[in-house]
Amino acid sequence: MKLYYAPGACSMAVHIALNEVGLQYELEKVDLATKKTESGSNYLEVNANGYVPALQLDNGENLTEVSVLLQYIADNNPDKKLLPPVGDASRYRVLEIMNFVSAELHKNFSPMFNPASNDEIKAATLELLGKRFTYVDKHLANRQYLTGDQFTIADAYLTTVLGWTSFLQMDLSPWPKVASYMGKVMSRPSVQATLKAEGLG
Ligand SMILES: N[C@@H](CCC(=O)N[C@@H](CS)C(=O)NCC(=O)O)C(=O)O
Repeated sequence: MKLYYAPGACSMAVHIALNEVGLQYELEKVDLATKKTESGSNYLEVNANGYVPALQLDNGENLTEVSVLLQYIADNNPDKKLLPPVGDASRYRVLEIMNFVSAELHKNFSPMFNPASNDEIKAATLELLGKRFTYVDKHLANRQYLTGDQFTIADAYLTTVLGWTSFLQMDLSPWPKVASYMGKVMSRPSVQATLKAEGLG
């Protein structure tokens, strides 16, 4: 398998999941501005949408979309318990919170990285993100990870999104559970290995 990624981007969630399961994989960095990969190929031929991540499977097919890649990795490595199997009702709790991370956190960060966003847009974005973090903070009040004692693919995704709060120098003190969760997940060997491989550790 080969993961197409950009350092620190949402592709990091997939990178963390690959390290959690301990699979062999290759990495290929993508320049999101030029849409060229580090080996010189045209990334638009891998993902016509031009965004990372994409995962080249062992049969040569490319699969895209963070949440789908995370499910692919988890379902193909069930012993790692990154996602409960079909038939286990708790699977939908992991998918529920993972969808929240994708739609309500990941995508609501986008204006913070858009050079076209003015201060007013950024202030409104931070206000909305604050509401979402308040939800996560309450959610984590009685849980070690997003759905209990087990680190899942939803946690791999949230870990990645929380990394952006450091990059943006966001103060997490209004959300102490989120802050302590972040300290815990960032110290996981899979996360440390990912940061190092992406040149961020
Ligand atoms: N719906 C996509 C969104 C992926 C996405 O937002 N990727 C960002 C990095 S976090 C990106 O590559 N942006 C550059 C671009 O869209 O040109 C997914 O879930 O994989």
